[in-house]
Amino acid sequence: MDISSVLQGGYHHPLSREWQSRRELTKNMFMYPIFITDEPQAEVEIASLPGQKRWGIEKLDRLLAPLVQKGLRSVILFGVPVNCQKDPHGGPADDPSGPVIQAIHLIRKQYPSLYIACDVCLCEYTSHGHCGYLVHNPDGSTTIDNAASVKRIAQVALAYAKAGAHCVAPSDMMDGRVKAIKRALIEAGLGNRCTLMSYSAKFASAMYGPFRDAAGSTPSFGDRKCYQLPPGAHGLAQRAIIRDIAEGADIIMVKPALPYLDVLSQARDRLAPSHPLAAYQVSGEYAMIVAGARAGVYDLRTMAFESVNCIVRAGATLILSYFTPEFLDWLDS
Ligand code: PB1
Repeated sequence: MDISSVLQGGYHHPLSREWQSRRELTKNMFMYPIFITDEPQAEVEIASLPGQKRWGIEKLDRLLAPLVQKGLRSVILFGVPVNCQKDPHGGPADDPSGPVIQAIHLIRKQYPSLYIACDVCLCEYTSHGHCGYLVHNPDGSTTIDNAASVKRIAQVALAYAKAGAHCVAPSDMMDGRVKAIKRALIEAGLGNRCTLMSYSAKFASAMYGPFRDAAGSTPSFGDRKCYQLPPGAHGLAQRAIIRDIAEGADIIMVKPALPYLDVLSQARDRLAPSHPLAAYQVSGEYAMIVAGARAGVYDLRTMAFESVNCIVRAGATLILSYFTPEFLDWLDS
């Protein structure tokens, strides 16, 4: 056999196999998405997201204390108000007594080491369930009012930053919202303290269903194809990443993760080589992996590792994943 044909010697021993990964999976790479509702005592299972719950503010300790103990470093908060009066403009989104702002205060006080990111969007708070303001056109069509949406999104992001969030993450996909948020942070003297993580390459994926169940954020009509990227889009993803960097994004996200690893690796290699890259393993990806394990297709832990190792290999610096609690255990064993 020709010498250059022999590879197996390089990874025969478990330790030499570890050396084959360019970067190792660590706990600080995981950001845990959590759903905060406005019923203080709530601890409600989410059927379509096995193992995940909607948490009331008074139950947050029950969720966070053991996870912080195990090494949880960051969370991203999603407000899921069930008692508020939703309106066409997402009025409750920045309610000072709302679940997100209340959770920021509590976490800053109780878990000072925990990094708090806040998703910024209107869909959980609008009566129509879209991520921005709608305009009803003379021809009978209904479209997004981008300018008004951007103004509102920046307002909500600033409210979270003022409440103490370390990071604001606009998932709305409105054009120009990154610039508007960055300007608002700078004018408020928070531009040098609050991270802006942009969902830059966010696709109109079929894999958001369980999240929408959890957050009650399914659009009441139509879909999000006019403001989330077409799944086949390549150039648009590049342009969105380049645009958001120019508008001041500090972290660039690709979402969902698995079906878009090509975009992630292109962001790492070419488009955003000097930015931390986030990848969001979305609810549908998580539910799919759990369902496959329950169906006996594979071992859950093995598949979960395989699903995040490819995200790291493609260039992610941080991974938003509902498997975060499990990885805090798995990475210890
Ligand atoms: O886990 C997930 O599926 C995330 C869903 C995501 C949250 N940022 C959104 C996708 C959607 O419902 O269109 C919410 C949009 N603001």
